[in-house]
Amino acid sequence: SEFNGRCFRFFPVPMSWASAQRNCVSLQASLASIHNIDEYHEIQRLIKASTNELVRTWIGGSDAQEEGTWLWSDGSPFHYTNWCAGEPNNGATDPRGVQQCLQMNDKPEKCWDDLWCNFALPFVCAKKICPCAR
Ligand SMILES: [Ca+2]
Repeated sequence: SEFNGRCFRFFPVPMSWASAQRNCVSLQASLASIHNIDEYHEIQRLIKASTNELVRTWIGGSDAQEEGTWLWSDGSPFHYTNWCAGEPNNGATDPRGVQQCLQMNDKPEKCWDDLWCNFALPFVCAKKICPCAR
């Protein structure tokens, strides 16, 4: 779907955050960054159109470079957030280790959570639409 000058595509195949990002890059795209509630709702609409529900999905946020410093994998500024209450919690004391990748549609509120990056989730890629290529 085209929205705000970008093209978004939902991939229902679950994989790790890094594999998802690599797949997006292979399409000259990146895992989706989200900059306002309208973009969030548009991506939710896309997911619901494909799966009939708001499944948990990887988007491009991670704090793997520096704990607590959230970045988008497409390099855009990280301003808008939709964290669930108590998140990001970095996994708290869970023995499975730290949580450094951003899943959306978590909990009944369909909000954001940091999760273990090796979890397998479907994902959304986003690509800038270049006017010169149209
Ligand atoms: Ca978490």
